[in-house]
Amino acid sequence: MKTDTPKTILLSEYTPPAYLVPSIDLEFRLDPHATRVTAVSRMERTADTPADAPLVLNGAGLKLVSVAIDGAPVGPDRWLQEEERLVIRKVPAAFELTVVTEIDPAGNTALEGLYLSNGIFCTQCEAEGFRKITYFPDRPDVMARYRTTIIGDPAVLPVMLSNGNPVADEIGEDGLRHITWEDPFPKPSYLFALVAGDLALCESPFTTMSGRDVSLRLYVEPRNADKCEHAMASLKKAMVWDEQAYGREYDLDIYMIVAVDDFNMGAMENKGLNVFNSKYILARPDTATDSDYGGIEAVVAHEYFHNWTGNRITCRDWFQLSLKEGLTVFREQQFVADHQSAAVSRIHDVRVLRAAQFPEDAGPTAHPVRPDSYIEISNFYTSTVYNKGAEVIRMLHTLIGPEAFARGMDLYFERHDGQAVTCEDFVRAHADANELDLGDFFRWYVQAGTPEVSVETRHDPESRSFELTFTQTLKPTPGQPVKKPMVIPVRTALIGADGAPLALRLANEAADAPEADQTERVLVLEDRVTRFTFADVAERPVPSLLRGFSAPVKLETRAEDADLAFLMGHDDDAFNRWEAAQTYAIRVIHRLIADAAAGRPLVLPADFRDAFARTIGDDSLDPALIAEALTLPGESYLAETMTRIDVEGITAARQFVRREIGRSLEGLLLEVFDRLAAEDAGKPYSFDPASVGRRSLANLCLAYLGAPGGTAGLERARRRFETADNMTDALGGLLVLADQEDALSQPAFDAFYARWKDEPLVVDKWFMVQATASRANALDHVLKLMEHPAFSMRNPNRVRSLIGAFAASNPRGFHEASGRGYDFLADQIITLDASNPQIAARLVGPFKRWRRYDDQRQALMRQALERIAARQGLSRDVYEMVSKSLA
Ligand code: B3K
Ligand code: ZN
Repeated sequence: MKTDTPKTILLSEYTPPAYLVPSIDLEFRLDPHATRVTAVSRMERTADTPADAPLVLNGAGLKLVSVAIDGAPVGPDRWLQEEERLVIRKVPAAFELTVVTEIDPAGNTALEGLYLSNGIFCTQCEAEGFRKITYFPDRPDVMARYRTTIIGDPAVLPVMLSNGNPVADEIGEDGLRHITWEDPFPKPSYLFALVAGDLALCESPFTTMSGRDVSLRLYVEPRNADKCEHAMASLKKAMVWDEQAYGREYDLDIYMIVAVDDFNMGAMENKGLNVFNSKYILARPDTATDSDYGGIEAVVAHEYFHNWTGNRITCRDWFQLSLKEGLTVFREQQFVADHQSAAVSRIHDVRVLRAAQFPEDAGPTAHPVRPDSYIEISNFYTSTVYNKGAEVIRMLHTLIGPEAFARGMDLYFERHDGQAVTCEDFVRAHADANELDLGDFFRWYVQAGTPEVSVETRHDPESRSFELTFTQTLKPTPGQPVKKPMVIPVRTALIGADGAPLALRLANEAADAPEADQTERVLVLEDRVTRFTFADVAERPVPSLLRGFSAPVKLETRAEDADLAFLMGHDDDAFNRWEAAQTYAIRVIHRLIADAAAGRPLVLPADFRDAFARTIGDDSLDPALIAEALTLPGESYLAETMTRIDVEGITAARQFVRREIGRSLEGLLLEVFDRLAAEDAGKPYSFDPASVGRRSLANLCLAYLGAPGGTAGLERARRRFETADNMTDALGGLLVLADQEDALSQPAFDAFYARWKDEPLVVDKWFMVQATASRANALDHVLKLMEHPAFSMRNPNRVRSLIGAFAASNPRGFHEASGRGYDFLADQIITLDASNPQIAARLVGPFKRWRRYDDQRQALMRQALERIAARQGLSRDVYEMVSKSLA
């Protein structure tokens, strides 16, 4: 906790470390309330450091027991203990530093450093948690070899793990077990990990491409031993894929993953010893949904991929976070696309980007992919750094092509293995490997905001030419009033009237130019206005632009409704078929909002309904894609498409479309649902793209059929809820029941809880479905659930599933005109800030868009933010989010 105004850290003030630490020996004498940590570090002054430079170590919340240099105790006259630092004067050029500290894992509710989760000791050190364990230069450009001894009672802590390999294991004279682990790879302190507790082991062998045997080990609480299979299979797939796609092999003899229930985020890639939120490991068909299975596959792979992109090559400083995160998300996306339906996975990437990153880029905490300042680095694990960072890598891949990208990656791995580097180093590897100038492309790392691209088309039948004129603008963001144009790859096709894409010859190209017969090309926008003229275009084509979402921009299309319906049915780029459906749906919803505001009666346009019906009935399409195309745009993205967010208007229009489709296409929806349900009846659950697609389309049909006000789907929803043998379908049924009046929904909630009360991850779903149900008294339900014995402010998953889900995904409840929802959230942020600042700061998110609402809501949200800001002793985390939101 800080009381004075927290300091801003600037990239421009980066200086290399004064002392390096080639190796460190750690000893942990574990005790829930008083764990003693002895750290023996070899320290070496760097050549550029003056001899009188003090040794500055980071440390927070530590009880300092003793300090010694080369074995001789150092008294307080030579050191200065500040709030978050220990400064030691007059140190030799090279020496051994021994620091003894005492920490309280059981009292550590912030879940950073060493803490206890259900009796399991575990660590979370990224970004700056190691300083909560011992005094150390806790920065990623200090890379050390770690040797870790853990001392504990084997009866209570039968499993004791750290990074690397065990090198000694004995019962000491004290009757305790002393186990020593050694990690041969130098690493930054944020990758250190320790775990100790009563854990069940699920083990499986793996042979790497060069023939080395690796033992894969999953540790879970014993009651979860039956939920490890999918995570283990995912890990093996990831290992094989990284060998094949990037030539990257695993480098230790053991790969360990531990699943714990109390974890601030998804997972952590500590070298050789990942620690995971159990949500991203545990799965059984009856407890986990398809989306959980997908999440596990993606996150297990993501953390594994970090072994090369993050661990072997790490970040010089935390401003470079996207160096490892953007790149690893991109690799994860490629992996998922190769294992699940590629188009569906791309649609998911874009949905996430639009729902989370676009609003961030347009709001008060907008920052570049490579930020240049921060108050609390934990606040910068953002969708911009992760998801937009991944889009930047994807654009590089698109611009230079897969072969050049592979050469660039090879050079990056070869040149920087074992180093802590910058985003410039990454881009330079690609430029050097391919003799390219990527200087302008680098603007994607430094300029914040989502470029807006508008396009004008002109067809001249006489000269048979077709012109595309693109104009890009990038609005100011905090601290960046003026921007330069971005390099934007626009993957393009022109679809002819017969539905076939045309050959794309640019007017200035010879007819026999190698590119001239391609039907898809990447047009690169480098200036504010860029024009492309195509030759031999007899009839006006329908352009299919930004295929596969080739750049993270907002494309303003002037296409007619009929063109969108045409693309929905004919575009040979599956992503753009989906995009056409989304654009069309957004348009229809906007018109309905305007109609409602003007008091006009609401009517679902027949053309839209017909396009919808054609898609649903198209047997040639993958059911997964049909489901994506027919899923209405989410409320968060719809809000993003409005200058002034009309809360009631969005909800009402979306509900109207849902109900009208359910009503007018009832027969078709019932037919599709019954057919899919019959196809799956009696088959054991399988997580393969085809089965996932069928379930998702069936559940979508059910959602339309069961929209409040309709009744056709209710009976089927109830039956599905009661009889499904897998969580995806059971939840599909429950979600429909949840939106009905209490007399119908409550018995379902009660039955669900009675069945699943001993499965925390399922209880999270129970909270979340209730928190997001769109009913009149949503907040009262949430307030009641806060009192439920299963609710706890100490468990981040629980907080996210009730408070987080309500605030972010129940606009009707959260934005209740009285402002009660805002008061509720402010209260929870204030309470939580005292125990877990990282989670508290995340909850500020829904307030960030406050300036985009109507005057009354603006005033109420602002008041709530000001009430938080006025609190004494706010954490840096919450202070930064709140003060930037109000600025
Ligand atoms: N690197 C971690 C995130 C750590 C967040 C620290 N506040 C997980 C990941 O991105 O793989
Ligand atoms: Zn990551």
